Amino acid sequence: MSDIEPYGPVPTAQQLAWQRMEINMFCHFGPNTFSGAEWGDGTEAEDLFNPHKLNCNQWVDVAEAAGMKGIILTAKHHDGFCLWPSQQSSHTIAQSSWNEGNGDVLREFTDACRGRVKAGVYISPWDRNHPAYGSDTYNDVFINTLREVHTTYGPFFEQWFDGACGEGPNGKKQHYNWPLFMQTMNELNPSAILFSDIGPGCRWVGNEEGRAGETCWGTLNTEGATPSDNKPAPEELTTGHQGGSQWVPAEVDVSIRPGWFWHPDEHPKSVEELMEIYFNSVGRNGLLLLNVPPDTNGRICAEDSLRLVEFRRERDRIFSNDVTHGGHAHGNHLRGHQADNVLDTAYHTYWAASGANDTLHIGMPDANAFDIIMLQEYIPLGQRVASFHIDCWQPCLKDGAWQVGWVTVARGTTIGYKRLLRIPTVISPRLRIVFDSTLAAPIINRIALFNSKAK
Ligand code: FUL
Repeated sequence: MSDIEPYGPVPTAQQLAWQRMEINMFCHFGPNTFSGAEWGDGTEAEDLFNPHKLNCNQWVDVAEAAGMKGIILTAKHHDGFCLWPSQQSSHTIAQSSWNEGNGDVLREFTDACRGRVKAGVYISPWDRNHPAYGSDTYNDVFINTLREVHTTYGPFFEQWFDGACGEGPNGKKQHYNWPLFMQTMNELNPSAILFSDIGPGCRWVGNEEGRAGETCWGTLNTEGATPSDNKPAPEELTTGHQGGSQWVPAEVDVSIRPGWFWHPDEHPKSVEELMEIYFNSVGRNGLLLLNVPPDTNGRICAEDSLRLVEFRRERDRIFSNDVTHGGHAHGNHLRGHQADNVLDTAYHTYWAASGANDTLHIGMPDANAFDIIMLQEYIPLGQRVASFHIDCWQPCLKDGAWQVGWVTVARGTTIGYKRLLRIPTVISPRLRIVFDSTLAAPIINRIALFNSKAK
């Protein structure tokens, strides 16, 4: 417990642990992997699903090597095919000839994750196979499916509720009983992060391009909204709501490939594209959920796993050398939470400004080159900063004469859990962070400077 009053809604312990995972893996896997479709219509023969070299340990090896902390598997996508022998459906791996109908991907997946990465599950409410879809009975089927999965294979760290909703065989659109879905989850696993368009655990970021807003609040107004058909506009999900009533941080889901499922003619994004996504997601107060789909063998192919290792290496290269090392910070502070705390790597130590517009100064032993600024607000006490700018002490031309003074090198709006700003290279021994607009006195737990051009 902190001796500082939190401001507004704050993350639960689970939401904080979730946000600190930073990058997780999404695995879209099912009949579409074999048919080439993205949205199977549910008529696919069960025998189509035949991952003859399935190895979920290999997925975990790849995720670990890539620095990912969790994996979410599509146990049931819109085609309704269940990757476990479900009692709630007749369209499952038990009806396929794979492993003579005795296979269980969800079991292999959760066994492989145990003790290594956290396991999460995607179960699509939209079901294009189930005969009851489009009627009230289907809501009970879906509840029973949740019950079955979470009691047999849990605990899962995250339950992913896709908002997609189509028509059933009777031509009727399903009315999902969202309150009952969420209530059932709270009963089955109160610690699970519940993803939906509007949370409550985390929200959809409003696009599938790998981009949170430059302004990105962890807070959202969810009163009167429901996932699927009555959610805030996508742009609002991208930015969140300043002063929003609930803590519902953004999850940035995007695929390493053009499609969500593996297709033979598609290839992974380049390291440059992945870095861009990283800066635009983790670097904008979001969690990156990067989809890496297993192939028809039931493994992550070499091309994708190599790309992920290169992506990891690039992040390690850039972020391993904080040039503030050996420096000092100062600024007016509240009760022992002094400015120097922003320079250490301990998560729970922070600078608590004494006033809403206090400036934070950083001095380094040498004039260092840097082109990336990392800022972190201590979100357990709420998200407070609405806009700021950063000045560096450096030579500048004033009234036709060279002198040394403060030059603004970056401007930003929100910070939140983490904000990464890329700027043209600066060489300076001093900088200051000026908070232009805040909802309450800033609380900052980390500032670091990096040089992306360093070898
Ligand atoms: C969407 C789905 O329709 C896509 O197939 C994919 O699963 C994506 C993550 O969510 O709503």
